[in-house]
Amino acid sequence: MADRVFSAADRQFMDHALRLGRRGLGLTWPNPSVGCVLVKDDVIVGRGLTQPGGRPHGETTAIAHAGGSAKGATAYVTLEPCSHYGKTAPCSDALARAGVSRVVCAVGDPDPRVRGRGFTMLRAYGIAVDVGLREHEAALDHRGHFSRIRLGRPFVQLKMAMSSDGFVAVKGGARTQISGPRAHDQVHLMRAMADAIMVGVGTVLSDDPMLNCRLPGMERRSPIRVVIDSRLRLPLASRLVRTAGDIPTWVLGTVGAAPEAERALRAAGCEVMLVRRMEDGSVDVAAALRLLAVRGITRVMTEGGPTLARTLIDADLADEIWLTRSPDPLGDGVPALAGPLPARYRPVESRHAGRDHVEIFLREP
Ligand code: AOF
Ligand code: ZN
Repeated sequence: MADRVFSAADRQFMDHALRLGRRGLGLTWPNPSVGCVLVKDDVIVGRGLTQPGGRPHGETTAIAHAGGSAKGATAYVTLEPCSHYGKTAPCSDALARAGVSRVVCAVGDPDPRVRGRGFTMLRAYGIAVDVGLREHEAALDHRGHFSRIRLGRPFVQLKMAMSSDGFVAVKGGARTQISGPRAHDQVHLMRAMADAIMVGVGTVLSDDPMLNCRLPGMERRSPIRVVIDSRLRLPLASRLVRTAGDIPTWVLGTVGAAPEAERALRAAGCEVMLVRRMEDGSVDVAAALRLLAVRGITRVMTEGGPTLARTLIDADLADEIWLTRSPDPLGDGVPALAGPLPARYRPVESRHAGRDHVEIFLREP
């Protein structure tokens, strides 16, 4: 079916729209990052992607870019154009008003306000609509949005760096540099494409990390920093708290655990949110992720230590796992993972990053 409807040119322009859309990952939450390319007579007359904060949408941005040239054009869009009245009129209306004659779309939008109505609306306007080009790729790019809408939690990416013999740090918890500069850059790119980065307070106590994106020119793409901290032990002198005025820092504790620390952290510029306590006193991470989704977070990455990693894996809340292994052994230390990954994780990619080796695993749906 897909091969009959779509030409080689269609594929090229959709790939371009996908690349555009990817640029906005990490910036557009609570909305998905949608790429849109307007093409007339094989020439690109307009391009757009969802703007930071989620509005304007990709299609209206591309239409504004094209001006009058959008009339009679084909729109390549990475997600079903919306059909609902939010702060602005629906993109389906905007495409019709601009005179677009055909819409090629990668994948439907599961948002209950849209869910097929965008396509119905476009067809009612007499626009030709072809759906399903690069559907798999688009679904991967929109994983955050799909997870938030369908599961009520963000897409969760877990990253761990370990020595060749499987340790994350030396015993005693001192900060240990495991991976090299190439792997480090890759992690900072992942940070830029995440809406939030989450760690357990143990990682803060031992490493005092910044958790920002330090790639040159991309500092403004730092994600929201989230600390899972049941008893609110996050030190006021930590780098996270000291920079909370510049980069939003959310501390997720348990209800009623430490009212004084709560006040102090708030006064220092952190946002403190309280969730249910598990029987052992720890934060209910499933509830924590639901809370992040309610706040609009669609993509979370976590670099937070073996305890949080184990909790997420055991609760079946880690969607993608990146294991970076250095060629050097530590001999002894804190083990990365107690035991192997569960069988539901399928290796999907294996690559080199300088001297390190990166393996990516995806959870079976
Ligand atoms: C599009 N193009 O670029 C994006 C879309 O709150 P609103 O009114 O901005 O609507 C948000 C919803 O719109 C979001 O949940 C998703 O379904 C869709 N996002 N749609 O046509 C876009 N970002
Ligand atoms: Zn829209």
